[in-house]
Amino acid sequence: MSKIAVVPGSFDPVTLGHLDVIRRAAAVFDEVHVLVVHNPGKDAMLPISERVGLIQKSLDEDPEMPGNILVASWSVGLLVDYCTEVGASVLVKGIRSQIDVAYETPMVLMNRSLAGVETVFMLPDPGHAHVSSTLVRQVASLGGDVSPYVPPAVGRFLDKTRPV
Ligand code: COD
Repeated sequence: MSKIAVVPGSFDPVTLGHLDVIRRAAAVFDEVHVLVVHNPGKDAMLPISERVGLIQKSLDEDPEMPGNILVASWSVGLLVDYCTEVGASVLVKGIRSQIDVAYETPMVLMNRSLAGVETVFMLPDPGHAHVSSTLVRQVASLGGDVSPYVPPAVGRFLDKTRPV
């Protein structure tokens, strides 16, 4: 039976750190679903449909990205409900530091308890370990160059929407 993994996140916007983790997950699992989920703890910059579009464009433009990845969004209930609906047994979370481990651990245990869904932690290339969507939004809003941290599709989008 094929093993489906879900890589969830706000992806507001998707960064090179996210893509690094997605690529690693796609090398390990048969099928990977990148799932855009609203995080009520964060003020969103982009609508969910825009985030989905930017992830899809970034995957399409990356020649090294495997073909076993699909992009979706979920806004009607628990993350594990999506996993049950598509037959996914594993979540993949990117870990940059001990802070991420501390943040993710209660969710790992809750998702296992709710639906028997396990979580795999993956570390990105250390060159991406300081990258977060929050900092990308901040640097972009202050006029800084975010091109080293985001895929070209996101760079173009942020340039286009930059206030003049
Ligand atoms: N390198 C590697 N990994 C990274 C990087 C990077 N540079 N940047 C981010 N990541 C990882 C994050 O650690 C996270 O694992 C993932 O990528 C997504 O990050 P973000 O910032 O886009 O998304 P978050 O952290 O806002 O997303 C949080 C979720 C929506 C995934 C979270 O809130 C969640 O799991 N919600 C589930 C709701 C639910 O069902 N709750 C009840 C049971 S727990």
